[in-house]
Amino acid sequence: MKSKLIFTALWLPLMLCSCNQPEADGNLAKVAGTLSDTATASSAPLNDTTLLPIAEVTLRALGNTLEEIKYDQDTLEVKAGAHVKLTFVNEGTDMPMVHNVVFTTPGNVEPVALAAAEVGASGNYVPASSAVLAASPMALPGQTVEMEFTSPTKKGNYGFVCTYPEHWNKMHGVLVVK
Ligand SMILES: [Cu+2]
Repeated sequence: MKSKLIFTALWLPLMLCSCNQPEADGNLAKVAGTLSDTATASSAPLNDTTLLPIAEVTLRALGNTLEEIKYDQDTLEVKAGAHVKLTFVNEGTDMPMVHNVVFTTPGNVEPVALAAAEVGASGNYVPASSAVLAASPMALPGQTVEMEFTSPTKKGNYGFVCTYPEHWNKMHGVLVVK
């Protein structure tokens, strides 16, 4: 698996280069050679999910009081650079059990949550910050919302958190990017 990833990583820039500048090179033989190499290389990844892995994830919000509320998982795992399709189910039944899922850069769950409270309802509780990677819509009690985003290309432990006021301390977790 690892060698496959390295192979893809090495070939991608070469393929892009050969597409962008075939004529600027001026060396026809060299261009022809590059093109045929590219054709060989690009035929391989057709069924190769490492090129654009898709991660389908379901996360649930549980509980009906500020003491009870939590996500059903405290860790989510996805591959680096994956197309993530997240289904977020709010199983709460009472207001104000309004929840979202905001993904953050490593170590920024608390600052993002506190900034979100300042932004308030008019800003959908999502601060304009480079620490925010992606944010779901707010899910009202009983609602299911969906979101799609590309996971970071850099491996590491990222955060996710509900930014509805006073929920973050009970509702946060780690997005492990592998
Ligand atoms: Cu919440």
